[in-house]
Amino acid sequence: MDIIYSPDHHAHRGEFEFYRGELVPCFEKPERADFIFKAVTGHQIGPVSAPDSFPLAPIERVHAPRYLRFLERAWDSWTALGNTHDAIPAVWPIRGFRHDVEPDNFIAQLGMYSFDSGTPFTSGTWRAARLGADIALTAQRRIAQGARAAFALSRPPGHHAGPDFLGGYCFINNAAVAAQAFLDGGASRVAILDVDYHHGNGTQSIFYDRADVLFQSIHGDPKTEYPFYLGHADETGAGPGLGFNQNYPLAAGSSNEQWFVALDSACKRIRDYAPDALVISLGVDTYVGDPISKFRLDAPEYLRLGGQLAGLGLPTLFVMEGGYAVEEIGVNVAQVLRGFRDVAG
Ligand code: OKP
Ligand code: ZN
Repeated sequence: MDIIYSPDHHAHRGEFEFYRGELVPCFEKPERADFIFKAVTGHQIGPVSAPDSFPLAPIERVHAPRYLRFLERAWDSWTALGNTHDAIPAVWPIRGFRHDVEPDNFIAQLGMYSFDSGTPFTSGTWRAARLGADIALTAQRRIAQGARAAFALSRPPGHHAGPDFLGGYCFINNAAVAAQAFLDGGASRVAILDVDYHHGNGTQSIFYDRADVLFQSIHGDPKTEYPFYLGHADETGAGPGLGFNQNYPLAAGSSNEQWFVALDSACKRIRDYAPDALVISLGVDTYVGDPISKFRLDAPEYLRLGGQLAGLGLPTLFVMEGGYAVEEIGVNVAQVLRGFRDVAG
């Protein structure tokens, strides 16, 4: 399995995230990807290549141009105000405020394009986020050219980023960019399965009214779990997209077996849909040892997960999302990919 990776993800290194009234060290740190890289190379999952460079056009297929322009300029605008530390939003246009007028004030712009205060914008954020999209697009191209599977090993993650907003450590929705690239390359239908602990609200929002992308997400129940305001079971799509979005919210504390029951339902729906390609938003923060999540998957379950995904028999693109127990995430990711290879051959 081809692995696409660049060490330059280090450009994004947030210092603090705002959490329960204080600034705490970021959970989403460069070491995460370093551990994954070490484990996938150690387990000989496949050859590693650097990403190709892509223009902005494939990213603009899923993100609003004005949002991308904002991201591109954000660090310069922020430092022009005399700041040297990371930017964190502090004000948001909730219900009743205007969303059609972009403010001139930078912190007001940042609030307009974000939904939480846990996602610092740093000097290298745009560079790393762009690189993440290049990684996803490079891996996607390998599959379009005939590879059975590929792994986009990138950070920061992407699945919380919507058409015109960042949040949940995410800036560009790499899985959505790749799914759209499959369609633009001639695929008729693409399925995205999000196995990260957190609901992929950004991905859902991007494709909610479309039938050409099926979105399936298994996650902590948003009644108690981040991102709280989306991800319920009754969100099944809108307009032509009605029936092409399924959420499988599970109670915090759910065990292996409960999780795999949900996976069975999602896989069954994907089989019925008969997509040309499958994108996996691969988060391993479902792990029992994860510091910010509350499922209890044991390490061997990741091998089982990989095997079940291979059983779908589809060209499969794995896109890295969350997972924060830094020591263990590498091994768990490698086990998913090994489990896939063992079954896929
Ligand atoms: C991103 B991904 C933890 C608070 C939760 C947001 C979590 C974003 C998860 N201190 N902050 O889905 O893994
Ligand atoms: Zn997550």
